[in-house]
Amino acid sequence: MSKSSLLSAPTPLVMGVLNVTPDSFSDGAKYHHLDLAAKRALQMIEEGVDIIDIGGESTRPGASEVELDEELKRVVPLIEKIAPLGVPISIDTSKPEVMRAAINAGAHMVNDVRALQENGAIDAVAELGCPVCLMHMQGQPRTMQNNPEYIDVVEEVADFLAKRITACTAKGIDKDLICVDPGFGFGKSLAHNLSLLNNLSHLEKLGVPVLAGMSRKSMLGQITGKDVNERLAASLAVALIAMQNGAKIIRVHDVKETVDVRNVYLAALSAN
Ligand code: 7PJ
Repeated sequence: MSKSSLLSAPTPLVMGVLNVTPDSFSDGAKYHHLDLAAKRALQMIEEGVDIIDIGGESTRPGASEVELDEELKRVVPLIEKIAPLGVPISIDTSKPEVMRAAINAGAHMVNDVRALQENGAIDAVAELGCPVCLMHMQGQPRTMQNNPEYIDVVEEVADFLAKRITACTAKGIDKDLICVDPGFGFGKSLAHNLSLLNNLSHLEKLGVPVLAGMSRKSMLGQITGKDVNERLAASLAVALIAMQNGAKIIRVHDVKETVDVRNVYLAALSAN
């Protein structure tokens, strides 16, 4: 698939999360982790994934930042290994150097939880000419869940994303290559997340596809009382709500099950 056609493929697309395990062991262990990740990529392809999202920086609440070299070491060899399989790959990063290295290694799209606000990030994507996801976050991962505050979360998120779209197009990024994401769990309380989910269609006025990522997140733990590994049903429920509210890309851990949900959604949609 060409880089520019990624966001115009039939939707909703299922984006599968491929985590790169932090690795301070021997070369043998590194190879092992790379191999395991590549195996999971193959499995996701068999399960019908549309995009594989590879990230080497943990942006979970409380996570600290990762050095450039470490991030490159985590993601570049994996992208080189998976790219020949032909599946579109997105790189979950905020660093322009990682964006360039990842796209050069065979990734197709940039997924930035900081919406290209780091120095040089807009220029990197403009030069690379690749699709990009701009996500909203209040604060920084280490502290963002301490006390998130909004007057009107939906309006504020939409305003921020509109400004980032303008900043990107002003620097030469084609609007057709942009998608946006309200950033569930990124500096948001449960009530904020639910408002965004319920009003997700409000973001359609931005004129670009909307991506939603709620898979296994703590908002689902707060609702169900379930541990992270027991949030499959809750993850599928919010994936379907997001699709019904207009999301065009759903970012998930559980690809096989979400593909079924998507196919049921599309089948119902196409009925008389
Ligand atoms: C998201 C992401 C998300 C986008 C992560 C996790 C945390 N990128 N990267 N949207 N979340 N675009 O998966 O729990 O929601 S990392």
